[in-house]
Amino acid sequence: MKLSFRWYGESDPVSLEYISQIPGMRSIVSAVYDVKPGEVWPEESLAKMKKQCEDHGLIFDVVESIPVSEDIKLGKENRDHLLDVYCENIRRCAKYGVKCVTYNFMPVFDWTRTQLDKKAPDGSTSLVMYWDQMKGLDPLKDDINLPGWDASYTRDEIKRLFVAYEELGEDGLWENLEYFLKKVIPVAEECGVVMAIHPDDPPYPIFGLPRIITCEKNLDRMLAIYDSPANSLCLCTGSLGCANFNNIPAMVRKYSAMGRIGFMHIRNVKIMEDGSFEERAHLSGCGSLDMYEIVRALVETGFDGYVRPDHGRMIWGETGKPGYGLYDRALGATYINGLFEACEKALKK
Ligand code: DNO
Repeated sequence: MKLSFRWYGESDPVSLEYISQIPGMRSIVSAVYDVKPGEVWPEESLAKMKKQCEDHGLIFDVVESIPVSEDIKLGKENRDHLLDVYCENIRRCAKYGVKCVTYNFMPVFDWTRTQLDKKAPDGSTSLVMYWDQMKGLDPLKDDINLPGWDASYTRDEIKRLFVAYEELGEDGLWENLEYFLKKVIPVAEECGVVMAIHPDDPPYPIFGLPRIITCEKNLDRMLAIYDSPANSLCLCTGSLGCANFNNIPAMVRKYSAMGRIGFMHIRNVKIMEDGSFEERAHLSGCGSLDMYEIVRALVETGFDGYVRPDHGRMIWGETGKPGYGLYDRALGATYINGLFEACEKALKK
């Protein structure tokens, strides 16, 4: 496996120097953040990112994400133009050494949480989603402003998008995903890039918005649309794993054996009785997921893709981007290293 760490560029309070000091750290996961979705990424930005990483002994070879415009997901008339831009961005990333590009196909919003700094008894804080805080909210009536949601939408824009997705429904979203894949994957194949789709987080509809990258049946369907290693998964254990219907070690084993996991996001969640969930420390004992079984599944199937510790808690007084501080993600990285070493050695015996 190739150990990687997400870095938000120069504005990230976590420095490349600190990241490079984490044992075994190899790759940087980043993106061009100052360009709107639907626009071409300047080559200078990619060249600069590559150089900055190399100056710290790191490789910039994973992009997270090239965002997919709503008009592509909605199948609007201008989607061909937007898809040309998308493909051009893949080519440009490849030119500067990128081997894996993460994206998602979630309508309107990426992940959904109700609080980003829930305090645990030990004083650490983490992201949580509690159903009692979600219930009763209606995006068409209320001014919903959940933490982490894109604040650049006006209330009217959000309403229009909700209505458009309601009309589109799951079937329409599948059709538009198919259209996207059939344009984009051949380009990725040509330039040696693996496209890794991130699952919906959480993996079920939110406020009636359709969500399709959610469970084994749907992952099978997505991979079958374009049967190529360039059409792969970013298997996020925490996103798929906050629903009891997903058996994460079994899914990891299956898709890794098929050679269809490009990128692993490894983190732990605790599922509560009512289906709410809390992000927890990476250790198996701290949440609902068995991290040892997940890593064993990867090792026994010969996984050689990218892995990153995912969201960490805020600990030791650190402040910064929720989920993306240095300390707890670094602890996660060393734990992941330990699990891989143990599983690899056990396999050789
Ligand atoms: C959360 C991340 C996601 C992911 C996107 C990929 O912290 O894992 O935001 O980057 O869904 O497009």
